[in-house]
Amino acid sequence: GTAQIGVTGLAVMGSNIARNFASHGYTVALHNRSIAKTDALLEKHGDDGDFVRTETVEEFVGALERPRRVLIMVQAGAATDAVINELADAMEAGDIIIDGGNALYTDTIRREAAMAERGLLFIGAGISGGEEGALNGPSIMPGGPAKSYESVGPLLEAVAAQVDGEPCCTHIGPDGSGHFVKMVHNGIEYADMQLIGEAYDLMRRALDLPVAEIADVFREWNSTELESYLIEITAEVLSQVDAETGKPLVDVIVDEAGQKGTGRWTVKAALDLGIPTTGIAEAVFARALSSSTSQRTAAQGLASGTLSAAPADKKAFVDDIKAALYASKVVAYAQGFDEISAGSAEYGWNVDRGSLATIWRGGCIIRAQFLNRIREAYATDPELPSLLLAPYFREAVENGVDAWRRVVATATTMGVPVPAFASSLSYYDALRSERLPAALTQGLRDFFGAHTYKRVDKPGTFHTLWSEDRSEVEA
Ligand code: NBP
Repeated sequence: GTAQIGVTGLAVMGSNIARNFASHGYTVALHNRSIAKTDALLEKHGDDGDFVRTETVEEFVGALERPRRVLIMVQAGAATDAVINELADAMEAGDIIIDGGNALYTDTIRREAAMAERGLLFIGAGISGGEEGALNGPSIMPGGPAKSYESVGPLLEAVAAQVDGEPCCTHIGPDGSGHFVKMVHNGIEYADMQLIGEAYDLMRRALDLPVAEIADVFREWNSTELESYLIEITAEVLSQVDAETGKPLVDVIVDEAGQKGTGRWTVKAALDLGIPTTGIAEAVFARALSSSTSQRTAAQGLASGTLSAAPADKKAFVDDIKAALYASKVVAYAQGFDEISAGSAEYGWNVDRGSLATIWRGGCIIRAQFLNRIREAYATDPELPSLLLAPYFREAVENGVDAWRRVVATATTMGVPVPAFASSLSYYDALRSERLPAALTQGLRDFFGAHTYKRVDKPGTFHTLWSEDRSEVEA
């Protein structure tokens, strides 16, 4: 065979990434379960580069130079397993399979082990950036055997987004590490979007600003430290006017947020790892609440008990919202990176958080100025215990904390829901507290379950004989 890479699964993502490889000078073997998609791609873009049309898996595998490199871009789950098994039967020891779909990292761990047994190298690569990114440069998070990266790394780095001359692609670590960090990336994306939604809602409901003016605020914020793809497209979406009704499009869109599962996975994994990713969790729950249609309908008219009027100085409150958004965003990223550290430790991945921030600067949905700061934070201190403690972020949050409190207080007294702003602020307050009521929790646990406690003044484990003379015994 002569093709340097094969792509199987030629729906939007697969065909765009195949075109991306071809436009970088690679010969690309094309395969799809049904030939129609392959032919549609060749008909439209066949002249863009060197493609090899194949119909069967055997033909596809035969079209590749050795070691063979195949990128799978099919539906996650059972379809991916089916395709992997078909490919593995046709491939030989030393060949490389890359799963570029949104696989659950535990599936990737299982698949990598199964392929290793057959002498095949398996890479689970998280790919972010949607259709547009796949075509023009996504952020790629490959996890798998280091040996496989030597062979596929140069190709993936060539087609990835480039920022300041650096590719948005790096070897993340072994087996499921790439899909794990992609999962957390998506979780952070959920939190970012929820925070943007709360900022928008406050401008609307607390300040009564017209949608077009709110769009301008986001446009302005996009030239500050908040500069990011999501803030940029928020301005775009809010500027869109519905052709049929003449209303802002956002007002004719049904307010029930969908989800495909990566946010939920992030929170489930965080629960298992014992990491408080409250920002991401609030975002996932906020989507769920928005879609609880019958409950929401039944709850219309519940008393609000509004305690305060709108802030008098609208301009000042918009600035406060900006500070609250930024501080809450720092919390969400700090928590996401904590989850990555915990996952990395649990599975022995050795993920380098600084290089992760580096490859999220371009191509992906959460790309932002902000990530340069995270990269610097980890470059200065690779062992940083929390992003909130990096000098830059610490100062930014401390400068904004009064505004953050005003926003949460005003939202609360006016009855505007801000779950992510509020819980991020509580997280910050809990983290910096010298003492937490967890001491009382321990006392209660010891009372009803003899779960024991530790003392602040001496080592050891203790139990109080609550039902006897209440004396303390060493447990
Ligand atoms: P889809 O997720 O819609 O998958 C469609 C592709 O899967 C088609 O090529 C289809 O073949 C193939 N397929 C299915 Br379905 N079942 C199959 C089976 N049993 N055997 C072989 N092929 C099968 O495509 P997509 O939206 O391009 O996404 C591809 C992957 O990339 C997914 O894992 C997705 O989660 C991930 N992803 C998507 C985005 C995005 O923005 N859309 C971003 C990042 C990652 P057919 O043509 O014969 O039906």
